[in-house]
Amino acid sequence: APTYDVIVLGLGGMGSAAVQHLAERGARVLGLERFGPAHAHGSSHGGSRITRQSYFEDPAYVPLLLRAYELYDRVERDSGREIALLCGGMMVGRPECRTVAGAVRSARQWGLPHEMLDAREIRRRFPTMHPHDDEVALYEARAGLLRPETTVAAHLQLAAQAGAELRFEEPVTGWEELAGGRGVRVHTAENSCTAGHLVICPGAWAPGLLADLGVPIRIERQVMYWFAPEGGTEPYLPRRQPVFVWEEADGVQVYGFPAIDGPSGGVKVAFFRKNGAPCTPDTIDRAVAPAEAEEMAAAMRRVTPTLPGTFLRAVTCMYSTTPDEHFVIGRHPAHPGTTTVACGFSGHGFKFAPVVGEIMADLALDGRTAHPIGLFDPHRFAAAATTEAAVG
Ligand code: PYC
Repeated sequence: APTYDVIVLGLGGMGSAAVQHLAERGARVLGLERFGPAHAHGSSHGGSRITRQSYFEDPAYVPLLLRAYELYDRVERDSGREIALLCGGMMVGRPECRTVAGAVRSARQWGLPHEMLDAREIRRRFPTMHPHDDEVALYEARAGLLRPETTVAAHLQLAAQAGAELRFEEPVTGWEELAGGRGVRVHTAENSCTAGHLVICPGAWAPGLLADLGVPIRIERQVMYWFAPEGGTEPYLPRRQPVFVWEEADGVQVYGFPAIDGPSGGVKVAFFRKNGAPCTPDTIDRAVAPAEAEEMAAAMRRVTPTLPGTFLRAVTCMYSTTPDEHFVIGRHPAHPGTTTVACGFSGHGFKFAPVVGEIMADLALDGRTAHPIGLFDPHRFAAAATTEAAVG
């Protein structure tokens, strides 16, 4: 019989949640990670991630967000760690832009508490922010930020407490199905081990680990920037400054956080766009050029004029972007009896980590989930390619 019920490959945001949920349900689970716990080489680092409920991307995400909020509360309580800071959040732009109109659509469809602010009210409540007269905001008091490294550490702590075996610095070199579809064998540099089921949460390693998935995932380089605001961080402290995603007239989105790292830690901002340089985890250029920081400063100067102040530092990370920017969650199309995948989070996945972990445990142990994951079907790209081929 296989040694484990389930092996989880990748212990970043999603994989760490998966090992936690699997272990808490009593499965014999092994988690394998190529780096150390809560590392900074993938897509779950940088000190903060936005969380929000009036989801402009699609209302179909909202029930998953509501569950993620419950699970984050539980992870905080059970681990004794502070993960979320619900300092409020704003989706800003012209009323008809995707960021605002999409957020309004989700808020109305799901009856989510929110306020609409016109430009004058934005300036009055949040003096750091300088909208044009024709810009508005959807304000959500329950939006805010999550600490990604603490989240991963908390998931791993709870997984270990529930009996999961976790191995770090052990990259997976390959895996195959056992004869008769009885499970999988996973190879690492030092070992090989077997399990009844494999859960793959590869992050930016998706193209290498999931070559036969049939999903065109593009790995892109992204940069997070920290600036010291002109005049000091006081107006940017969390009780005064919300998180925000701000869409400009040309469709470019910038986003930012309050100052959560004390007076010298600065304020984190970034572009939220899906045109980063194509890369792999091995080839990504980790250096950030002065011209990139200047481009960021110029974009911020328009919306929060005191923010560019002084450039402090920048850190790279990676998005794993799908063609429709929706996630990929489900049984592996080529190995449906033995393997479940969660990937392609397209730069907006972290806030879902605990509910993705719950879904992974559902799919691996029960073969189905009650959560609405139709939007994330791994088969959708193959179906699109077949239709295109038939039409073309
Ligand atoms: O998921 O809210 C988000 C987000 C904003 C910028 C990048 N991701």
